[in-house]
Amino acid sequence: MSKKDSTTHGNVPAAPNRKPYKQAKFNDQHVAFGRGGEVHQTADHEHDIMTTQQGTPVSDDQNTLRVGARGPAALEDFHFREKLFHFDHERIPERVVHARGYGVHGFFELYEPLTKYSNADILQRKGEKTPAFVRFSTVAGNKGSFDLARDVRGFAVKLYTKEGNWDIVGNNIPVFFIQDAMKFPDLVHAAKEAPDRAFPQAQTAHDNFWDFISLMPESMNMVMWIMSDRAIPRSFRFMEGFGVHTFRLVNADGKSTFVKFHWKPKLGMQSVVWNEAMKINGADPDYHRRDMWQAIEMGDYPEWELGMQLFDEDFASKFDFDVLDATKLIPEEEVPVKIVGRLVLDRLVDNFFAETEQVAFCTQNIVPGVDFTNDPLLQGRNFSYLDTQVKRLGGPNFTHIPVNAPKCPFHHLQQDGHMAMHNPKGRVNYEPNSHQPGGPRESVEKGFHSYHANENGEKDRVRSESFADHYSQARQFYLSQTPVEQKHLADALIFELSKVEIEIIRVRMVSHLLNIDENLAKTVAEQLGMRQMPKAADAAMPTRMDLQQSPALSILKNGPDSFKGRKIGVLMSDGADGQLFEALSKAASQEGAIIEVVAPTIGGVITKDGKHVKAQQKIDGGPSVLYDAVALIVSADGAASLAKMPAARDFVTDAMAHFKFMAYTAEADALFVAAGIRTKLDAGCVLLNQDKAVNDFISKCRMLRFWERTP
Ligand code: HDD
Repeated sequence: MSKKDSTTHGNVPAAPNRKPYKQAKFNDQHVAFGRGGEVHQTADHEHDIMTTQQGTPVSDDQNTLRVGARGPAALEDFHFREKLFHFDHERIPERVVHARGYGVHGFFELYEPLTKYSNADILQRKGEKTPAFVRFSTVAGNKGSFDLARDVRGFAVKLYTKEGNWDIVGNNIPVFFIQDAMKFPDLVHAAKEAPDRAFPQAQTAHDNFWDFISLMPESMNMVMWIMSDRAIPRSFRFMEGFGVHTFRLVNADGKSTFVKFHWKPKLGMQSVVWNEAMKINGADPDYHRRDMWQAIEMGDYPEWELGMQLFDEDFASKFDFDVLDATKLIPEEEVPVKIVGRLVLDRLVDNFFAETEQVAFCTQNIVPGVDFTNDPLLQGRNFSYLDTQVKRLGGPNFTHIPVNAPKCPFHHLQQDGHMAMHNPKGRVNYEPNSHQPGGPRESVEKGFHSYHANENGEKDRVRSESFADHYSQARQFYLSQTPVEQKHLADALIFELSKVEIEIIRVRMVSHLLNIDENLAKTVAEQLGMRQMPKAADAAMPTRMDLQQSPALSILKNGPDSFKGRKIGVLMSDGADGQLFEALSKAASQEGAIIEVVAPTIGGVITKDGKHVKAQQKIDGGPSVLYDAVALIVSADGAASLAKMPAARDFVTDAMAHFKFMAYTAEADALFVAAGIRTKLDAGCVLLNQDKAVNDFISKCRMLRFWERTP
């Protein structure tokens, strides 16, 4: 019998030794080799024994059952079949938009009772905490795309209230591209990859998107927002959220108050610059989700305050724009944002697929005391979300999935459907009935009542004339920006339209810009190399030139004046000043900021006083785009050797180009010379030549970026 083939018909030997036959050690790991040298780890305890999905214990998870060590596999190998069968069915359809997202658990805490406006239970008791789940997302990119795309960010909040789940499915931008949900499939088709070539994805800098948008003047306000720095947020933690639509709050007397929802980040708003965003995507495509994960892991729980713009029918009728038009906002200066509570995210998911991938938000999930308005976009959304969840999650029972299940008692007579986890017991699955007096029945007192709006009119496919002004708020947004932000917005339009191949689309967009701001239009046209200016696009309504600027629309006018939650990249070398590093680390920690050490090797550095400082990044994988500010604590020899490394030169040139504050020791000179920035060191660069210099640096960092460096 050949050594290789131990089994032949007739004289079947005794069952070979079932245990792997040779113990082995991989440094810290005790393993065992099987006959073919494959590695086996075995269960130490009864409860560690692996089983199949059916619960059958597994003896060998390394080898398929076969006839002879080199023979055919046996069809009866149920363990192999089940394992591969399940693997083959792991994927579900990604979301048709917002495919790439990141979910986190937390809670909402009410600051003060809002009984005057709403009888929603969640809005009744000061200090009460309600469990919440939030999913942040990009819109256009596929599930595996990168985080720092220029894009809207989804800001979907699920509140597990005592009266059922309330989903505020918002974005980080308060307006939207379109007014009627009818156009949403077209908008998404235009924004996503072209169907004939399956690119470009996760970006709008292409012909299809701008062709559609240049034929949709209603999107011009949104165009200003997505070309602004709002679309490249530094972190989910540093961006606002908005419910977008006008909703209703309804109190116990049935009185309705219009409301717009706002999420205000406690750490203030901050964005990156576009060149930085592109490089971050290369260095760390998961930048936003890693940022969120690290913050919560460190116990630095992200927090927003819930704000409400509350107004009545009288204001709505007098306001310059229609409160049902999702392409318009109400300036905070006209209706102040009343802060009513806070949202804290303090628990990461246990499993990304189970929670973040399977969570199902629906705009129709509201609770008593909240109601919809006739915003045509919201009306369409209310259909779409429920519809899409059935497709994505395989049937009508997606509320049986824990992350979607209400956390309050629920009673109904709905039954069956794919993957039903709980069906009503007994014979009664209808109502009214006489068999089950205690079964689910309606309640006039506790049940949801729609607001008694008085609706009438002709049935027709028609858009309200009050929606027709497409440029005035776009202009208001642009003029409300600082010069730095206006330049970023113009640069973004130039970048995007430069990727558009068909010239007439570029011309069409400039003709729209002429209805927003002539200087903006001229700057964009000039930078696109257009030889002559087109005439302004015809407008359904002329642009209002009298709208007041709204400072609340600017990021830079509302800076946090704090460096809390931000990150400093410290480039170090052997021979660095260890005490200076300690002082900087202490000052950063007191500010609530994080320090990461970047070094020539991941092994870290030995300081001049002989201490080992661990590194978190090797210079090639730790570019300065990953940090909000940088510091160079190096020796002269260290600087000389870093000067020879392109990644080290890029580290400082990028930091300067991205307007970051930079601290440095005099010994860094050789690197600055090699990088060609020695003469460019400005007031945003702090020489660490004395104790107070460290605190000077940290206080400068509170401005987040040194915009004076802008050429
Ligand atoms: Fe939407 C997902 C937000 C317009 C239809 N939308 C989706 C998500 C967010 C938003 C945050 C991700 C939810 C999650 O994390 O799972 N969508 C918005 C906002 C809009 C908006 C703020 C405009 C004000 N959406 C919009 C319209 C429609 C949809 C007009 C359709 C009529 N949205 C969907 C959807 C998605 C979705 C196709 C895809 C995945 C999902 O629902 O769960 O139903």
